Amino acid sequence: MLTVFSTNHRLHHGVELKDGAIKLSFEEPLRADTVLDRVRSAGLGDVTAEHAYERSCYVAAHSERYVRFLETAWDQWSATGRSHDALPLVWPVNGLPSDEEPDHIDGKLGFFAMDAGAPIGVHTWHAVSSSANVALTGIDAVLNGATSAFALCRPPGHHAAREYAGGYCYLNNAAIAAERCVSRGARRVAILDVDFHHGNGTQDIFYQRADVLFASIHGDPKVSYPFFAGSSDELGSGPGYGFTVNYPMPWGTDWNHYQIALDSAIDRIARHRPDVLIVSLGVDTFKDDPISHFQLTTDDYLLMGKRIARARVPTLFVMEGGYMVDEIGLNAVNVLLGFEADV
Ligand code: OKP
Ligand code: ZN
Repeated sequence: MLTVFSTNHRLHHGVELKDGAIKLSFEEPLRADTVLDRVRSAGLGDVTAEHAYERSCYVAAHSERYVRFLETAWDQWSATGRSHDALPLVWPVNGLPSDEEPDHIDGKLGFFAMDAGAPIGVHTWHAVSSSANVALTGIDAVLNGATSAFALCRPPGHHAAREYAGGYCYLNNAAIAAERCVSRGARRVAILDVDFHHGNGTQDIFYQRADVLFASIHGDPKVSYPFFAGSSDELGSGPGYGFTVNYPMPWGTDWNHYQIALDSAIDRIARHRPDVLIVSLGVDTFKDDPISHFQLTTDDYLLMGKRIARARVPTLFVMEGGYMVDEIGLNAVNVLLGFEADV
């Protein structure tokens, strides 16, 4: 399996609120470099750099004004004399009267974010756009005939919606890849999100669409981030009704329970008869993940890959979360090895 990787991910390492204090983020450069090391030591296949893409590829999944904001936020922030990461401090929650984009950067930061989990530093846009290009390069390999590919994206993308960042995510790499499929002639696409956290951003982008099915298995939002999306009664709207499927699972979920949801999700995907499957591959479902609450083991990821392969659909794996850095490489690459073992 081909892996696509960009060294530009190292240009970004933000801060996050942890137990009420600002700390360096769990979403750290060592994550992607560790996965790459394991890709190489496992002999998964060739590793290639990302290609360049037009910004219109990003605007396929996001609004023009949101992409413009991401491109220019650092310059506007630093022009006001600040040199540390840009973070929002006020959000247009339900009930406030204005829904217009503010002029000042401090207003824009909240307008285009769901939380304070997506800080913007001087090189963040470079890393973020490269991460999207990694996904685009991977999906082009699949659309050109590869059975599968691995987009080793960092930063991740699945919390980023059409018009907002959040949860370490800026551009939605999986959604941008799905839109690339549609623009290159795919009639139906499926996205399977196995990250511990609900992919609220991907769900948002395709909520009203019947051509792109979104299925997600995740920690119940009653008790887990992102808290405000991911319940089983979110099914899509309008023509997209029935094309969003959520499997919220309790804390402590192990493989025995997880595989029941996975089988159901893959059955639904098979009925969609997609031309391409995109897997939002987070391995923060691991038992020792520092911010998550499932109980999957390193061996379980082999079984996950085998199960996904039985859908018999050309598949792009897109890296999302996973914060137990010691084992992130073994766990992520086990999904890919399991997939190949069954193809
Ligand atoms: C990203 B992915 C806000 C940060 C709160 C967010 C977890 C994001 C997980 N200050 N934690 O789905 O692995
Ligand atoms: Zn996650």
